[in-house]
Amino acid sequence: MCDLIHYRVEGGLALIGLNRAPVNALDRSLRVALIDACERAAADITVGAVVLYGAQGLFSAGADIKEFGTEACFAEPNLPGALTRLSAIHKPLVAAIGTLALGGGLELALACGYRIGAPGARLGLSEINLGLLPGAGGTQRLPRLIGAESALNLILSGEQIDAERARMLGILDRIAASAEQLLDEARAYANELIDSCAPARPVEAWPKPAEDLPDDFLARYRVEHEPRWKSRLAPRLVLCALEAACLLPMKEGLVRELTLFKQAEASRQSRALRHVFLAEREAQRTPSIVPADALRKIDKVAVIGAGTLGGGIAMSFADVGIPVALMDLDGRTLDRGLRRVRENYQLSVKRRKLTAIQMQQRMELLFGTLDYADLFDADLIIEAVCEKMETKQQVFLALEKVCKPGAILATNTSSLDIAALAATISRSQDVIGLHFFSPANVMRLVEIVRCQATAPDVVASVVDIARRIGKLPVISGNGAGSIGNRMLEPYAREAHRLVLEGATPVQVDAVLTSLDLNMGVFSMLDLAGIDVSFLMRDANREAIAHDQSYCCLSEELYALGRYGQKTGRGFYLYEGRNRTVDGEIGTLAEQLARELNVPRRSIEDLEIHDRCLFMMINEGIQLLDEGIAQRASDIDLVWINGYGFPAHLGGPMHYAEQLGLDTVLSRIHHYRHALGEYGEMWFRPAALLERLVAAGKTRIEKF
Ligand code: 3H9
Repeated sequence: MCDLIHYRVEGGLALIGLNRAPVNALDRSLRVALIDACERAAADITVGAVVLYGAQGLFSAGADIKEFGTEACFAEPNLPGALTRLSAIHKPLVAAIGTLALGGGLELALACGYRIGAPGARLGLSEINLGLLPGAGGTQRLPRLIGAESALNLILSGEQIDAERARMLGILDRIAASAEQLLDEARAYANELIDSCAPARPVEAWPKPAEDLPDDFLARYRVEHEPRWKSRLAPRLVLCALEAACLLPMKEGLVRELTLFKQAEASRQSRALRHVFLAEREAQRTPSIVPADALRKIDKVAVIGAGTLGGGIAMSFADVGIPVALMDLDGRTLDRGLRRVRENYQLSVKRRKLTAIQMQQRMELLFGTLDYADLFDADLIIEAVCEKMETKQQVFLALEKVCKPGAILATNTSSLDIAALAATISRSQDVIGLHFFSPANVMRLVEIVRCQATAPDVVASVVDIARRIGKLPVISGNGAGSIGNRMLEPYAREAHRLVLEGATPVQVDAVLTSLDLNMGVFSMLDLAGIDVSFLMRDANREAIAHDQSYCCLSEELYALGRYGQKTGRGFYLYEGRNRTVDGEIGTLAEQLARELNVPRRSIEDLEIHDRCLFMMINEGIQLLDEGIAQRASDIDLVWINGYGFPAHLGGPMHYAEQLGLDTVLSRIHHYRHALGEYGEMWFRPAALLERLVAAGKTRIEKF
């Protein structure tokens, strides 16, 4: 037997261990080895039952994602076929699930007649996160086992459930006393089955799940949930597969499932989501700058600035048990900040996401202070004060005096030059950018901005702590706006200019949300605060002084005190979170256009799409060329996780590749000519984009 499978027969049982590191992904080689082993056990008359387990504890993370889009994915024996062969074996098969059974891994367990799990096991059908549906029997076997509604919820959420919930649902028959005892208890279970002459019990033999469901169940489910799916294909295909499970015999249902799976697998959306999956893993691969044992110890954290962002950052640390001081020079702001944190936790308790005890534990880790001197023993200090260079410099000067040697001094700036800030003090090697997104306790993205002077162990330690608090760290070089906000600039600039030229904020936002972006530019600016973007622009005045029309509509709103949602008026009118159109914006835009001699006309949706997105994409390519971004896929992660770009479009760089780099370049050229002086001024293709297109490249990469 090959290394991929551990095979032994002991006391009438065949023990088959899957052994393909790191996650037992079921690629063709493992499928061949698995089927051989199971059919060998089936043919062995000394074997009464089979136990399948993960040789390293983890059962299986499913089909091999790297096989998708290649012939190997459906090469014989393909996963659905292999599992059908397994379920035809006439001896009891027991799946012993260690840490994890996901996707095809859980489908493998479902093809076995009996399942036992370790107490810490997590189970799920996570295909939906890759734009897929379970394609190896999951949509047919699971509803027969646990009912159509529960199966649908599990498949559509892609949620990983724990062993106890899996047992209650009927997925697991038993839970072992401990992970260490899993294999022994699986053996005992298999022996009981032999002793009681238990049948193989494949789900195939079970009735269709539809009997106790109302006739219109699936139709109603669709009506209720479809708006949330936006333009995603996979949830709709899941529903079709469930319909097949309810209506067709197992054999026909499996055929239908495979057809639907192939459709999903070949779709652009799934390709994009697979790209995102691999991009996230790639982003973890920071050049190994320092060995793990040389990381700076981070056991205590301090956050300066008790505003919404500072409070959210503090919560992120308290959430994972790290003590954190929240400091503000203003007593009332500090009280308000601490109160807001408590209210956030109370809400979680109310929603049953947290117990009252957990809330208490987290609050006890938070310590409010008005005094810099209290930060003397913090290992990492993050400033989150207002976006003004002088204010941040003062904070850093104060920190230099009190912080212990080796403490990391991080700034949450989203637009300022961090090297200039670091130069204010004598320990610039300890300074780094740590850009959280609001609400910081919820948003996954953290941009880590390293400067030339930043010590390598500071970068590595900050990446490590970001992972420890469950964030997705993406490294950026130092430059105004890092990756995300630098790309936001041309995106917002074009949106503003289009309104001057004759579009409306509603039209611009509608074009963007029709692509499934979470919100349009103007709703986003209203949410983030027009005063905040004003301050960011203000720090960068010189660079934009040559264009009088540059975001002048926002400047006007700022002057009128219309800061967005928080003042009830920005680009839209607000009552609470309810947004309505404000006719005054059109009048303001007309007036400004007249003053600036900007001709007004009706604007096509395509122009809005191209100008906003292609200018943003162009900036991303420029960032790659400048070395601010390490990889195109990092840029995609920033925009998906920080700016609501739809993951099923794969992020702006992937989207550009799908549209064709030559198309993007030619549209930029088109507007450069069509928009006269304005086009000449702003529509300059990134040199890297031109080089890539000239060389016939279809992927965005350093070149
Ligand atoms: C499916 O099953 C379809 C079927 O229904 C039908 C088929 C016909 N394949 O995330 P990590 C690699 S669709 C290949 O860093 P963690 C991963 O790339 C599949 N490789 O660790 C990484 O490699 P590297 C449904 C995989 O502990 C390494 O393993 N299954 C796969 O944070 C470690 O991963 C899923 O959607 C895979 N399936 O998280 C599960 N999974 O070191 C997707 C992982 O070279 N996987 N790798 O970068 C996950 O959710 C997480 O990776 C997991 C581990 C929870 C397993």
